[in-house]
Amino acid sequence: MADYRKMWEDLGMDVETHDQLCEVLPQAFGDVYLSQENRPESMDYYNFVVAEIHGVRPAELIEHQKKGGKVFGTFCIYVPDEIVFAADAIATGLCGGSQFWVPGGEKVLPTNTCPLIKASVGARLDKTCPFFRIADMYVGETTCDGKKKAWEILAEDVPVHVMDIPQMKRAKDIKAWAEEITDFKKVVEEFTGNEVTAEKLGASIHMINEKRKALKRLYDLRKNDKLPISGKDVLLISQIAFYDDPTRFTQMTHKLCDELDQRVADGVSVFADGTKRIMLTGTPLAIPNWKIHNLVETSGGAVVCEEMCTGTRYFENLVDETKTTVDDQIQAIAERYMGINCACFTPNSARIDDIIRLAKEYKVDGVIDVNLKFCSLYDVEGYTVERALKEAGIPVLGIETDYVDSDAQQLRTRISAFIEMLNK
Ligand code: BJ8
Repeated sequence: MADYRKMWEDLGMDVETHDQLCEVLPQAFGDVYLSQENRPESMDYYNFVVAEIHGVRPAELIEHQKKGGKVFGTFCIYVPDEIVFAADAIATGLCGGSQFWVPGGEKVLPTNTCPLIKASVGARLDKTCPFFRIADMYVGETTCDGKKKAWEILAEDVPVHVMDIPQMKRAKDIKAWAEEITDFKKVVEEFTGNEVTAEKLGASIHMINEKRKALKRLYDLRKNDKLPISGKDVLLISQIAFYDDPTRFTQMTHKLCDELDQRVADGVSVFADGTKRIMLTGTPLAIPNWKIHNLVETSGGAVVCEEMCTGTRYFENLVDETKTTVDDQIQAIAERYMGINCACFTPNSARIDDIIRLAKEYKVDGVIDVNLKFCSLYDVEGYTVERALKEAGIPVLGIETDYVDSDAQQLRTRISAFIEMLNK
């Protein structure tokens, strides 16, 4: 990474502690990613983004702030980026995916809190992530109990706006969600000093839809029998989608897809014929959480789809672009976002339908239901998920894990045995 020390110091970061993270990340990335054979050339862009993860994009965000722009940090795919970009602000994902930040979170949160929450709080309080320092306002949501309480702690340190997400999806809930988005628009307008007009909102809806379409194109390429790209690489791209410039990300992802189209035409695959096709479902995998993909793809399997927020939930369904008033556009945004099926809703049977549909579309041989430790929402829903898969005749393995590496060997044994069973 280039030298960004001065920038990090100016952001008030604990640069010495942050150095420890900078030392381990390249090694981990090299082991998991650069060791793969026959990677598409267009992955160079994403390699670069990761290599400069705490440098290039943070510098762009700071540049935006110097021109008077604001940056909003988000933690959930229900928060509509469209509103933020329509006010000439930038939205960036903030979920922490590294064990490095967990002890910092444990200083203020119970140990039995999900690692995603602990890492996110730790990254802020320990001052060891530039994105957490740069964001002018955090946008939380009322999804799970741990997050709801974490916002209160973070709000002592940084401005936080919390969006009240309904727990059900009846017509009155969707109406309430549209009202909540309208309130969010007002907060964003006041904070940025910029009005969200129908024209600007239309443009941002289009921009984010284009990003979704690029991701859908990438995912569709994984439906081929010969897989032109590894699951690990697609996971990395999904993770980068949360904080890269949306328009650039869309362009680079289409460039990659052009290369993958050629690979498909030439019958090129990064896996040997007959490699078992695995779908992952469950809690999100925030960067740099590559553990399960790495285990699957070094144990004789290929990950072909993720029914996750770092996966299909992020890009499936578009916002209707035909609306011409802000109210109608907000209604369209509310409807699209209420189509996301997170375990924080009850009932959540549409997620079960999604899982079965995706398993068929991606021709999977088996599904691994991955739960982050202490996420009771997905843990409890795992019962319904696994029962439905068994009823559909699709083999399933349920695992629980967190960000530490100490369970990797035990997980490898279980995942290898599962893939071996699929081979019989
Ligand atoms: S839409 S999955 S991003 S809430 S933080 S619920 S893992 S205990 S992240 Fe999520 Fe939005 Fe739903 Fe997706 Fe569980 Fe942890 Fe809570 Fe989590």
